[in-house]
Amino acid sequence: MATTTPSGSSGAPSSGARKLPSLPPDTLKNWLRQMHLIREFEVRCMQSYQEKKIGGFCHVYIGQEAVAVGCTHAVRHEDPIITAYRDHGHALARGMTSRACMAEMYGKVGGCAKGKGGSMHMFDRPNNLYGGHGIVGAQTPLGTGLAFATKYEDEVLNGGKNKRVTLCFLGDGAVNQGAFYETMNLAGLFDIPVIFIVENNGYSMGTSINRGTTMSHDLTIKGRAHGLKEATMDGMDVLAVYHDMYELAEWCRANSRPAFVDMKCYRYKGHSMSDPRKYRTREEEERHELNDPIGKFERVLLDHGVITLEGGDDSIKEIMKSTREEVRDAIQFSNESPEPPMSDLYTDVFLEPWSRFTGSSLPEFMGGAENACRFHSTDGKEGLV
Ligand SMILES: Cc1ncc(C[n+]2csc(CCOP(=O)(O)OP(=O)(O)O)c2C)c(N)n1
Ligand SMILES: [Mg+2]
Repeated sequence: MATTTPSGSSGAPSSGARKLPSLPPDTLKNWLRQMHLIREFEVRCMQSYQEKKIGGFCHVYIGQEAVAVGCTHAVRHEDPIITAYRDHGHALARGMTSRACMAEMYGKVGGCAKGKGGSMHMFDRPNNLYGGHGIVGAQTPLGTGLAFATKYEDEVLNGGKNKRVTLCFLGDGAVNQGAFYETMNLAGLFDIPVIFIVENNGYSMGTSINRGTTMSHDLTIKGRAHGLKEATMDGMDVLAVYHDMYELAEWCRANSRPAFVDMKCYRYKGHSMSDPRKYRTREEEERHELNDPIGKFERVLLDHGVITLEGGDDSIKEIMKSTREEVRDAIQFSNESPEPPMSDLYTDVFLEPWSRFTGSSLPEFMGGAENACRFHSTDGKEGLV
């Protein structure tokens, strides 16, 4: 975790740093704050998990903060975003409140999905975030569908005035899912403006990419095979991510074409909370921690006089203090937020209410049997649908 002493910077100017002057100081400070917020949020999630306040699965994003922050700010707010289960960082970067995100982790009513989705299902319709998906690769056809919908809406219904691009994040493990290849094929065929951002952290659970994936030294060839525009980016450098993604997204927007990004990054913690990380060495982890995206960004901002170490609102110390307070408040909110009532168990499942032909969503123990649709099975006995 970054401290008030910027750490992890190699001292070499990042590719993104060269373009720093074009960005307003408040924007840069906001990005740094968001990265600190995500890290603090994740550290407190790990603690809450150990305290059994959070149940189920929990995959933290520590080490990958530059990807969510850089990509999100490279596109417009109305551009849809969809991702996999390691989704807290994307949600916070997109503008979900820490309260809504943490309460969802806690399974409480105050959460973004009323506590019924949990860690892997951060949804935020007003902020155009469409999940949070637990099935590896499942979000890729969905993301392409979202992009198709924006294209249809724009070109057919609105006369081509509002071109949007969809950011579809996936892990390096998801690259090997069959659905992803079908999806890339259709996106290439139909000129769909979707960008597949492969957060290549080198591991799919305990399997290193070299063991599980062909052409692991250059994943972009997989996109190229389907005619997608390709790019490789440094996901440990928020400025590089922002600039490279901005350029790519504007190209996809203007040309209505899909793209594939091999986003090189590293996850500092285990796959999930129950991972002892026996498949890699501590030396390897420490080597990557020296390249910490937060420490590196702090170094650039200090060098350019955008922030100070301590003293005043623009100091690293103050930014970290305010993010700690924000997450503390989110935890208090989550502790106090009620559990979802049993009566909500079957709500928010389908858009349309169940009809005569699909039966009743209310099971018998909840008093729904009276309204249930009756049918006759082949053996002539009456039953409930
Ligand atoms: C279809 C499917 N197969 C297997 C799993 C079990 N599983 C959960 S996460 C995961 C690894 C995915 O790794 P990656 O895509 O690289 O994402 P990362 O965890 O590195 O962010 C696997 C195999 C699953 N959820 N869905
Ligand atoms: Mg991975």
